[in-house]
Amino acid sequence: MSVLVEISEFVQKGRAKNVKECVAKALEEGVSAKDILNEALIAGMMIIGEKFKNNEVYVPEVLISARAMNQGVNIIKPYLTKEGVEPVGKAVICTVKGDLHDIGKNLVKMMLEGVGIECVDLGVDVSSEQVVEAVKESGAKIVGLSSLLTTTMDYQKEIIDALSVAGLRDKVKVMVGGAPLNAEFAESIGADCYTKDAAEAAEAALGFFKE
Ligand code: B12
Repeated sequence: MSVLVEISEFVQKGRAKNVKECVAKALEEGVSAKDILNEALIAGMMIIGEKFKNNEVYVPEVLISARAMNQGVNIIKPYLTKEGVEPVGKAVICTVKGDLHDIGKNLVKMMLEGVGIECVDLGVDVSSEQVVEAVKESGAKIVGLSSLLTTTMDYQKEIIDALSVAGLRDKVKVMVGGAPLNAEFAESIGADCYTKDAAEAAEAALGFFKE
């Protein structure tokens, strides 16, 4: 069994200690941190997601898997985020109101920080007022919004509208993401950008700062 499959299986079983050991082994074997993230840690979490959907596993198992995945992420973090990168600017990032999913949002934050973007992380269940306030206070040039529920994705538009009402819309680039979203949806709500994963989000964000 390849080490990536092994990691994915330990994530699914929620075995944090084994995940950590195997991630360290994979790094020693020269597997890239990006492959460990996408092909093992996130891949394992996706399988758990499918089982959750089919009622084969329940909330506690999902949380235990998420914890195991996060322990693996912590080990590869230094390899994904380059040391000593120049600060390029600020972003406000959050999971929107009504939504408590933060695994993807945290990965996006980690990758943004990795390319030198300072993140003001507002956490989960965040209102449009909180976002507007944070943009005013921080002077951030990027707003990153995450939604994992179909019932919360429309709230991203409310946040974009609130930024317009506050006179901030043309001062920030709004990036949106989360499993139920796509580029068409992003366009329909007036966002500037959608990306399917955290690595692409970091690239796109850097692009905005270079504009
Ligand atoms: C983990 C999880 C949970 C955990 C959350 C733990 C946590 N701290 O986040 C717990 C168990 C708490 C949970 C609860 C619930 N969940 Co849940 N959950 C999931 C699960 C299995 C995985 C999500 C995840 O973390 N994926 C891994 C990460 C890495 O992927 P990601 O979030 O998509 O992020 C990537 C990209 O989307 C992108 N990205 C993400 N955010 C952003 C932001 C920006 C700006 C950008 C550019 C990119 C970007 O980059 C990320 C990294 O590459 C999904 C299934 C799935 N396949 O998505 C269900 C899922 C999202 N949950 C679901 C449901 C229904 C619920 C509950 C309502 C269940 C219940 N009955 O209580 C509650 C809702 C709680 C709430 N109010 O939010 C449904 C949603 C269905 C729908 N159509 O809306 C899903 C799809 C499962 C299913 N198929 O039924 N859940």
